[in-house]
Amino acid sequence: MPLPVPVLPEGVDPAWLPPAAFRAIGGRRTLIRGSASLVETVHGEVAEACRRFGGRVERDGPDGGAYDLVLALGAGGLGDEGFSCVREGGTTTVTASGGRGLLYGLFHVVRLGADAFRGERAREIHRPALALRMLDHWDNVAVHPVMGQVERGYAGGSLFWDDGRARGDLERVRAYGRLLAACGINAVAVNNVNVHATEARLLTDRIGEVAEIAGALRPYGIRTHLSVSFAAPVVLGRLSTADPLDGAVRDWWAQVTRRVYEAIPDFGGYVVKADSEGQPGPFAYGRSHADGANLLAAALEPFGGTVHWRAFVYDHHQDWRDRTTDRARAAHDHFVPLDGEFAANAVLQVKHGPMDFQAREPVSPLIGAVPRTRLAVELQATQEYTGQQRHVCWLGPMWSEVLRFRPASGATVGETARGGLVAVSNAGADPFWTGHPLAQANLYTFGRLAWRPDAGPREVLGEWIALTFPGAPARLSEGLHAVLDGSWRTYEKYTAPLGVGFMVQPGHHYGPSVDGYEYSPWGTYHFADRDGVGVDRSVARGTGYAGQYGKPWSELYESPGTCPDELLLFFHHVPYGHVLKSGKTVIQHIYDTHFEGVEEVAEASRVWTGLADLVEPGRHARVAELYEEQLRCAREWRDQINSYFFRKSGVPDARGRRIH
Ligand code: BDP
Repeated sequence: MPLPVPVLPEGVDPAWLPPAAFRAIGGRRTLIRGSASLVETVHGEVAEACRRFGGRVERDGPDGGAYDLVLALGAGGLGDEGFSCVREGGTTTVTASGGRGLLYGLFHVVRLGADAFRGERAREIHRPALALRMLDHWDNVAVHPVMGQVERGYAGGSLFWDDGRARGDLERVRAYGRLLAACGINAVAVNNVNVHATEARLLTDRIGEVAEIAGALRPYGIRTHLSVSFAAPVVLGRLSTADPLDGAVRDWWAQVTRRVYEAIPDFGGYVVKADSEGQPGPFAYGRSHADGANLLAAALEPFGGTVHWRAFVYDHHQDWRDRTTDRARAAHDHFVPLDGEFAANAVLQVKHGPMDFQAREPVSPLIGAVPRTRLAVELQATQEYTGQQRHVCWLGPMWSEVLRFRPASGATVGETARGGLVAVSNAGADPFWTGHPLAQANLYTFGRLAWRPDAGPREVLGEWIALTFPGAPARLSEGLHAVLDGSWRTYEKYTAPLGVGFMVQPGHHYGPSVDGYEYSPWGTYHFADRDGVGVDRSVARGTGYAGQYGKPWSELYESPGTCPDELLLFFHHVPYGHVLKSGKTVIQHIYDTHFEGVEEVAEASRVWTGLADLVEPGRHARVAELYEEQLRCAREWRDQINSYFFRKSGVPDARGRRIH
């Protein structure tokens, strides 16, 4: 039986899978061969396209030229997720070894559109570069008094949870799985890494709710993972300890995990935030993070599960007066000594930068420094520090730079992430899935980069545009490129300068506050005074962070003369008159970029206004309204940053513009 395509509730945007995206598949004669549950999903998709656009779909008939499209489970050797695609003698044939591969092959044909059925196509083999392509939802089950239903969520409520319980109607979750499969994502963690009391119970007496969500995601090849508390044996199991080397603790995890697999046989595994921002962890027992991770890895191992152990471990009670402590150093300091000690099914999940998802950070020096550890790289689609989905900030170019970066080990970050690529999801109960309709592009781009980390981000954006706006006239796709392509750099221009980061309002992290975190224990400083600005992370004079990189990066970052401009204030404290490689002084760069950033937002907003006749009114209006807020906020950033540095430095703008 073909599995029906999920029906979206009234008013929910079909995102990059509007019915018209399947027009090229409808109206044809398609043959589907093979049996596996995901083949039924493929069948359902094609049947739906035929229902809308005409055409016929048959099962398991003979091969032959009479078909326009053949989707067949067949030859081995392509892995569970790979597929091949060829067009010969008027037939386009997709072959896969497993159901997931066939589903990805179908979506490949959808992306190709009419081109899939033109002329001849040489056989191409497609396989994901990374086996795990995962979204972490920071969704709370119960509404948290400070963080709400979704921590750092800017897209309405949770897709999974509503005020303390799992949503009853899971049709939207199925539709979410479909969207994710269409960009190659294959795993989802369904609850917040900060595990509060209600979420903790998902592991035990509330596992049935997780099983229901898993059931809704499964038809699209998505495995479900769960964030768990390291203190679960104490909190849920009433043991007196959560010590990872204690026999009773090990037994407790083994039993609980067995029950998880009884409920969810294809369960993916656990995600753990331990000894981080108040979450419990192995340090309380004098044990290492390898001991902690291996405890859970051992419980998951008999069932093929994986523990994702986050490397976001740092002291959030630092003394700002002590310039030798440096939060940026923490992950490398903690985890490099443990290289080689992690179990084979323990994955160390590392944020892409050493701090916390700022608009500009260097690549974390931990990536490439633990060759005997399986490592996953974590990105943040939700845009906590990059405009919170009120600003257009397409992160494709930033993520691509990170993935193509070559640590001293020689391999790129994308090649080093053997444990997978993870993003903090930006999707929620909003009718557009993401709070900003254009932020859908971030979700799509993440999935495609996880499949192929060396893909060109602009090309991926082109795919998103073509799928989301099928048949878009050139003026629309050019307009969308114009507002999205450079939006990350624009955002960078009007916010914290030259890699120094933060300067955001404390707590919610939206909008400027130059000194908001300057005298706080969180370790997020800029050290501006009347003479200069920036954090000295050199080995010679500073915190020594630059020395955590291998060559050539350690040498390049060590000196202000060789450090790339965009990271200068991350690595160095320099006078305002310091001349950048661009030829400008730091202070003039700050003024110029902040004026430019605002102008670029105003220009993007004008471009968007000019697209009104080509975009559905609801979507157009939402984006237009958000541009008003982005422009207001960008001006606020410009004025605060420029006047702050004008007053500190006393240096006027060389171009004589008014600074408040
Ligand atoms: C920070 C967020 C915080 C998260 C934390 C994390 O501000 O809400 O809990 O990261 O990654 O970016 O655990």
